[in-house]
Amino acid sequence: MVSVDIEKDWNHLYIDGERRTPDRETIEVENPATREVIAEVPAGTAGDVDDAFAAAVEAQREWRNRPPQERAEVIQSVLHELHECEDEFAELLVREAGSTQLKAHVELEVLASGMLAETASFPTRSQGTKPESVIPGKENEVRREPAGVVGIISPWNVPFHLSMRAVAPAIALGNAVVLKPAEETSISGGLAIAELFEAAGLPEGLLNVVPGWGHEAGDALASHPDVDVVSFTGSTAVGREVAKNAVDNLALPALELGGNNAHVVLEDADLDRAVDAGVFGSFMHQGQICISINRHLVHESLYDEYVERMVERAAALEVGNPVDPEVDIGPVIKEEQRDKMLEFVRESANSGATVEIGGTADGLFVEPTVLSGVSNEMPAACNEHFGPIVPVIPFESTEEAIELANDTEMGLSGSVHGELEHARSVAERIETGMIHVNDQPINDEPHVPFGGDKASGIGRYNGEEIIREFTKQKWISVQHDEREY
Ligand code: TXE
Repeated sequence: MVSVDIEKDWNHLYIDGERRTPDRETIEVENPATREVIAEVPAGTAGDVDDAFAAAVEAQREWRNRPPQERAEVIQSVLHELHECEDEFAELLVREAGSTQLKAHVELEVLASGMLAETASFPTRSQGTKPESVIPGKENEVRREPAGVVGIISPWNVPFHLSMRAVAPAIALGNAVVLKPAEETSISGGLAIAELFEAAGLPEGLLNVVPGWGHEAGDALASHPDVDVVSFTGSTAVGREVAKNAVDNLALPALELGGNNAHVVLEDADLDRAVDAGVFGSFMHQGQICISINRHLVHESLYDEYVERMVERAAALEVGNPVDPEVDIGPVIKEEQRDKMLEFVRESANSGATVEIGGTADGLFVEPTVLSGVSNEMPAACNEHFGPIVPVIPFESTEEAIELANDTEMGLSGSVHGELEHARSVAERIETGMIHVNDQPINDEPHVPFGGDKASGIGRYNGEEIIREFTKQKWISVQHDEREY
């Protein structure tokens, strides 16, 4: 059985099926709840990234021609291996990423397992078309072929799933992978994934994991001449750089970046439902999910009561080390993130917002925070705060709510509460890749396109869309008759 025990020695790169421990600077992996160093991983260099690509290019030549059923079986085995070590994996996510037990189980059982089950069908799905030819005697076939080598750079917030949702489809579709996980979560987002694929019988060289710093290993990956698709999840600023580097090499960028998701509560909303959704959508994983609620837009007739209820609910949340299953709010991932979100709160208060509750932190534990009297241009509202923070903005009319929701460069997700027809018509006018009526914005289904518009990204994950991203089309035609030229 696979072991993903955090206590194991993780000080290696995983290249060409080997655990290599070259003489490298190491990156300390810290448990954000206790601030203990729990592991060390190598800081991979540009040379390590070269080695990983050499192995990937070589291995992909053979893998692309393997029977589809064989590729499907590897994905099914990964799912099986994951089920076998699920409790240990959940513990890894709790200790390395500061996940609550709920979030760890959702990440493993709902997100990653659902995605793997869907992905296992990719190799055997019909992926070609036969468009009728306009030329007599000619037969057309358009086939989908693997893109080649997919380079993947992933973040620390949902580290396992956000790596896996790119790794598994890439492998299933006949590609090889070079993966650079986030430096904070190199194990759950990288090295532990290699353990699962190795146990599932994936041939050597098809999955290579190079932990390392973004500006070094990440930059080398995105700029590599052998990369065919660069799949990046992270900040918009880094995403722009990564896309430029990829395009310089004529590789395709697939980007899922930040959000500034609005939770819109119309005057005809069911307040109980809107508050429940607002609490879940803001506080799940300390607000560190790209599709978390960033702003609550609430009709003025419901505003005071909404704020009051959010304060009550925030006060009742249990904050602490998420090894305790009763804990609702664990630590945020790092000081930089904590300082940034608290600064947004402070600056918003300086511009006239009221801190109803919270606004402080003990170590990396940020108190659930509710801000009232917020306007759209205040720092906690116009930036992605990525924290357990609820800025509540009032509006007078439906038109104003739509204008406020769209007044951001981001376009990822959102939610609208109200009478069905009313809420649906608002949802249609919100400029995001995803929008949920009478729900909260944290939704992901393995067969439904997931991704953002505007500065929130390029491309979509899941189902048919990820098949499109990770394959290229090839037109083969056959002329059966003698042709006149
Ligand atoms: O992200 P970075 P950070 C947003 C969120 C958060 C902010 C900053 O708003 O507050 O981003 O987080 C790699 N070339 N999201 O600083 O730096 C890096 O090593 C190539 C939203 O942690 O973008 C890591 O693997 N790669 C988001 C990955 O990029 C580079 C999830 C993400 O790190 C690189 C995380 C470079 N020059 C943050 N520099 C979401 N969409 O879910 C860094 N990296």
